[in-house]
Amino acid sequence: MLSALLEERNLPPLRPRAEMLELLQTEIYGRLPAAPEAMEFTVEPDVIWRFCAGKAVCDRVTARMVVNGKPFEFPFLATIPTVPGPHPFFIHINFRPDNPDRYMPTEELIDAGFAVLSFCYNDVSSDNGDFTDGLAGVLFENGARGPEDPGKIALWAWAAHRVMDYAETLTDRLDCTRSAVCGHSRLAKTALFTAATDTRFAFAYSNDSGCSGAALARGKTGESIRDICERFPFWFCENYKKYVDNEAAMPLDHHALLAAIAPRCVLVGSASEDAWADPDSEFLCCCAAAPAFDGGFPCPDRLPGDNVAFLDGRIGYHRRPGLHYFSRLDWQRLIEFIRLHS
Ligand code: GTR
Repeated sequence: MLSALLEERNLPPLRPRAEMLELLQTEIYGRLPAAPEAMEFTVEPDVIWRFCAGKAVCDRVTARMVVNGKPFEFPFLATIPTVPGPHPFFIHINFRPDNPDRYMPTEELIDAGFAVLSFCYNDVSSDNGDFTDGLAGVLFENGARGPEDPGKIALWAWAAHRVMDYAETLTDRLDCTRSAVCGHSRLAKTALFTAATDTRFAFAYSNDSGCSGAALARGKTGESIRDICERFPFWFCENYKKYVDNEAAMPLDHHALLAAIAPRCVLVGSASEDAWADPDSEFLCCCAAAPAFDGGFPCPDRLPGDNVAFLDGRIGYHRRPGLHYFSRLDWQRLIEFIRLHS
């Protein structure tokens, strides 16, 4: 039954990873900027030593760098268990700088044995069509973009790579072989692109990423490329507009985004009432990407119910009841997935 549903989508075949990365950049997200010419990290002196009842230390870090010959900096938080490591960790791309945050239950993550490094996407580049501020401002002359220049998702992903650069300097406290990048909604699209373009991430988690994230574009219900390009064209490269009402012309579909993460692990999360994201198109995307992952995607041969978790394969999928939100159950299943595959 699933194979019949997939056939209806008429998907282009998966390609070698290098080709998929090229198309993901030139057709959807834009080219990832080069790594900084120089960079240093400063742990600010206002460290919170007794965070989460003393179970963690929270460092406020500033990444200062030279990009395109110009200075750029952004802050992030590193909340790391006090007990000796190295610890598995999340790089959480968040909507707010708060810690904890409604999308980030820090104490529960610490209790589960994880560190969490988090940053607010607005501190990297604003979530709008202005390409003159933040990271965009140092990359583009007068804010003008060419057809393959990065959209905001690629800029936020680039910042997540910088946070990983920092994690790599803390080998006694953080275990990069158990690193996961995660985010919700537009920042789940970002998390997938982050891991697709940087093999240092062992895991990626997409929470309710939907259109232009983990959902197939072909045959998708709810939000379409037209909808997203009308409201958020700046998330993508200019080329992406070619596919408004023209999904069939795309030389790839979003199973390529998931497959570009293989052979590393990726978990896709949906919410049953998130029709705008289209949970079934996210699930079918996992099915279509599965051949790229060792062992494929173990799931029954039918569309899932409202509360399911298929965590046994290196590509996993879960769906929980309820609305568009990064909830506790999403985190719990992500932790279970990482434990199963570490
Ligand atoms: C919606 C958008 C989605 C999703 C979401 C979000 O309005 O259309 O693609 O990313 O925003 O990021 O909250």
